[in-house]
Amino acid sequence: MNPKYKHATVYQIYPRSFADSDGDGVGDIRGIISKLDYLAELGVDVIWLSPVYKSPNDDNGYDISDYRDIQPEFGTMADFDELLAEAKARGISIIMDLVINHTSDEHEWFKKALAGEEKYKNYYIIKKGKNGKLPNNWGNFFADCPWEPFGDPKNEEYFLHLFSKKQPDLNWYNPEVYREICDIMRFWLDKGVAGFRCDVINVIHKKSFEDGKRQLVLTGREHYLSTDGTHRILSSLRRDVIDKYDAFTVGETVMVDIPMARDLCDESRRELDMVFAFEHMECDQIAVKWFKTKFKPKKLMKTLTKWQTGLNWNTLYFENHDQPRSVTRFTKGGEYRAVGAKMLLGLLFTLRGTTFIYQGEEIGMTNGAFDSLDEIMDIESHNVDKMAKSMGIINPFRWNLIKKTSRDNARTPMQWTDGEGAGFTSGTPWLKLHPNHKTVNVRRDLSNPDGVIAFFKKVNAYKKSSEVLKEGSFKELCAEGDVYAFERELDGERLTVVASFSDKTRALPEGIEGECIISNYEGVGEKLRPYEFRLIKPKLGAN
Ligand code: TEU
Repeated sequence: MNPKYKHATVYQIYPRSFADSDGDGVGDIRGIISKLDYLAELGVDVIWLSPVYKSPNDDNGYDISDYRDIQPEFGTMADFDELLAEAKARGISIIMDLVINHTSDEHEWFKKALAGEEKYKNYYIIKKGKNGKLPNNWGNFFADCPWEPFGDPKNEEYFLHLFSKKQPDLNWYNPEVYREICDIMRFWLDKGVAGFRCDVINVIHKKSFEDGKRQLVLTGREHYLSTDGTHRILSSLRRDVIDKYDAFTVGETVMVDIPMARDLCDESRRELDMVFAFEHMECDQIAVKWFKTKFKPKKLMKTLTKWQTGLNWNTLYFENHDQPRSVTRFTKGGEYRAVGAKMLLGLLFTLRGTTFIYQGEEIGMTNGAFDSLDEIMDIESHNVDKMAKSMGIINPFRWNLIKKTSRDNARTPMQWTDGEGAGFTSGTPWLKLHPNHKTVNVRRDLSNPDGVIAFFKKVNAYKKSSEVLKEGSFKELCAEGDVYAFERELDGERLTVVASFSDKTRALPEGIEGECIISNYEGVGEKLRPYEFRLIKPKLGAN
């Protein structure tokens, strides 16, 4: 693992929704530049920038039509270079989103493939149909069919797209594809980016195109999840590119289990520095992410413990641009919104691993306030609606499902002020602003010495100063009911963390005593107050 980034505080920016400098309602690079002082003040070390490359925007930039150019609505390459330099001047590195499972169908490679150039046809996965049917029975991540006719339908050829039909999957059997992607990575690393967050990186290589075992979702996944081929590609990319720049990589690894995660970031295999696992994000769903159920704290706590003890180094995250907001999912919100947001942040800075924060999490932003599907832009949500409709699910139910799970919940514009446009834009925002920006916004939170940001800064600074939090071991002390407690220990020095997921008062787990160093409440009571978080220095000899 690259030690330079192991203890970094990483902040994810979803450029479309972060800050709009020119009033077109869409966030942009100059907007990000204007907020760098704020990020430096938070104690952010690394920015993970969601895609800013040229894109027709079918999936908000995750469909790239030119890997070496900037999306015009985000600005220019000169703006990007300035962002990099200005960030660097504040001691902040930038990692890019590397989307290499697929390109846009508007990428010149795909256009040339469609025009019949064999060389480029071989960049994608194009297969003949089987007896008038699709090439196989696989599923698709966006509730769609993963095969789309390629060119003239009478040829009965189809291209594979595990995501939207405007995101054709690349053919990683082709060494030309490997060379092209290496060059693209070098292009950005030469500019001075610190590394990459690698989008759906554990599905890039498909080991066969046979029919898959029938599953509720993603039939066929056994043919492409963390294959040997993917391992080989990752170690080659590391050797040929990443290591030459002392860069850093974090893989987004869907449906990954602990053994797979261990292999993907095993030091001796030299593939990725770390991975994003998803299991803890599944603690409020039934079978698939679109069916949410009541949040069970115990399931979350047990899953956190399982990964803390099963994998040597974790990424710590509760939010990103694909997940509903954590304060809405894991707390009752309302009067407990701020205290709950602090408790969740407390965990993100005291569990063992690298902390990743998503924009707005530092003020406890909530799920969007959408009234109907018309207000939702996310392609996934629209596909889910179509699928549910075809299954005969009637509308109030369909909307109820989407309202809770839509990725747009995390994509509402960043709430900077209580003014019109929330300080995000002077124009009309591309996605509905949450009306609670009147009270939940950066300016107001910053002016409050007990604000969520103040807590964020405190716990972030503490982690940076504490070898125990950075390197210490993890031991679960309690994961009963809705109270989580664990110990971090290094060379005999210990810290204890207690976090309540309850909106009621709870007893402190037995045997936990000592000096409370950080808490999300005034003073220390005998019992835990709703969503209370405590970082405790145990009494010598206790525990
Ligand atoms: O996401 C991959 C992924 O599997 C999910 O998190 C995804 O959001 C979807 O909900 C699956 O059901 C990554 C990106 O983070 C996401 O924004 C992109 O849409 C996707 O890859 C395709 O590039």
